[in-house]
Amino acid sequence: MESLVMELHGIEVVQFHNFKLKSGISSPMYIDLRRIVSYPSLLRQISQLLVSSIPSTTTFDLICGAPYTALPIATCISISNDIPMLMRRKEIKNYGTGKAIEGVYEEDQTCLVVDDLVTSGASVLETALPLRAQGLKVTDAIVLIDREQGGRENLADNGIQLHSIIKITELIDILRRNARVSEETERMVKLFLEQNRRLSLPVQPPGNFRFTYSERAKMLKNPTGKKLFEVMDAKESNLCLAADVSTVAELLSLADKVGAEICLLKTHVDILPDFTPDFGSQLRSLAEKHNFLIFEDRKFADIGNTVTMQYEGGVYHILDWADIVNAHIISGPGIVDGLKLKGLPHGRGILLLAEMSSSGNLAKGDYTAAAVKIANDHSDFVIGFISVNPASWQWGPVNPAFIHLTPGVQMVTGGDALGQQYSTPYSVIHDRGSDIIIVGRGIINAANPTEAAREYRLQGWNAYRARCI
Ligand code: S5P
Repeated sequence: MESLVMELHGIEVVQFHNFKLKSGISSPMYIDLRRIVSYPSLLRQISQLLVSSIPSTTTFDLICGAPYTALPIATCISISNDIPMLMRRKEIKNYGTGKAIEGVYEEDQTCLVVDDLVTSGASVLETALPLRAQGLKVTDAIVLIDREQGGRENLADNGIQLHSIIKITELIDILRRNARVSEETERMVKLFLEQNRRLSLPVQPPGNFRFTYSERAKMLKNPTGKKLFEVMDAKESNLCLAADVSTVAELLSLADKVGAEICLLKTHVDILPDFTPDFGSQLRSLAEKHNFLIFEDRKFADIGNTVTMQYEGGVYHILDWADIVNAHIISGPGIVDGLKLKGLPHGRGILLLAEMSSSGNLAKGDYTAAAVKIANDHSDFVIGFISVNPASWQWGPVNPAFIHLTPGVQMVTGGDALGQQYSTPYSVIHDRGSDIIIVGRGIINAANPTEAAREYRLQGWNAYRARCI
């Protein structure tokens, strides 16, 4: 170890001056492991050390180096130990395959992340999250240097155990022992570490945020889900209108006026007193004219057998005209089986209510987790969720193959007299990781609904653009 540290110092991988770090903090020490590509024997030595530091209890199928510095290290480990490697793209292309992860893998395989050094843990996580988004398991990371500034704890909070070869304080001690740094420098560095001991992870959107809607269109199995993402991309709209008006005539007229601004129109068909059997075909022709999809907010909640009849039959024949319906999971996964039986042969999709916008609702914690589990088990038919704050979901990153729709959206926060709670388009899309804003009264009650819809569309779209950067 001692000789390795001396060698790293000798080739100026470790330097002691004042440096401004990416975070803006001024550091008395800088470590630049990119230089090791110029020293093949050192690269080999580091790779071997990393491999030998992996505890025998840690099993994995693949390795992935965090771009860019760890790429040559991971490659070296891969070829000398015959472990298949994956590569994460830093920039995802909008053309070609548009993949975030390159290489061959299967869902549920375990991937070990390799990095050169850890400060806050952000770089390891930036690689781990897209791997997890592809269904891979990431439980461990190996690094050469742990700067002891919160990375270990931050990664543990995200379910990743960090293994490091050398801690920064050990490195300084070695250099000091060998008279490579002065007492003053040692004191400065240790003071700096003391003052910056637990750096928090930069607030950054998790999981699916970086993928574009068109990339995610390719990840969905269900044709309606795919189409929804494609329409969103083509129309630059992540706005769903909740068309809660009092008559069919009003609804059709509103749909025609705002059709160009929306990707989805949501109905509550059972509130329309003048419903006639041709409602579905009339609405579908407007959907075709303006290129939006139709979502009947039926909130099915019964047992599988009953919902098949409610979906297909009755007065409304929802299956005939609604691209998307939604369901509570209170009755268990049988409700999805029932709806799927009817819906899937028509290429329809459903959304599960994983969270709700109204105050005091019971859809949280384990209930939300159960909705995610059911969705994963039926990803051919379930296209996503009604959710409120998917970024806060605790059980791993949000799967980019599901669409999140959030109701309770207005330009200003607040609520109504009956428990509805409102958030702004920016907070819903940018901060909370949802994909589509559902807006009802914010548009319907506006003096000019078409202009209001346009404004909501622009706000929703700009929030999406801001999070993709
Ligand atoms: O949790 C929910 C789920 C839904 S689908 N909270 C909701 O408000 N909704 C629906 O979204 C609700 O039925 C209504 O159609 C729309 C919100 O309308 P707004 O007028 O409050 O924007």
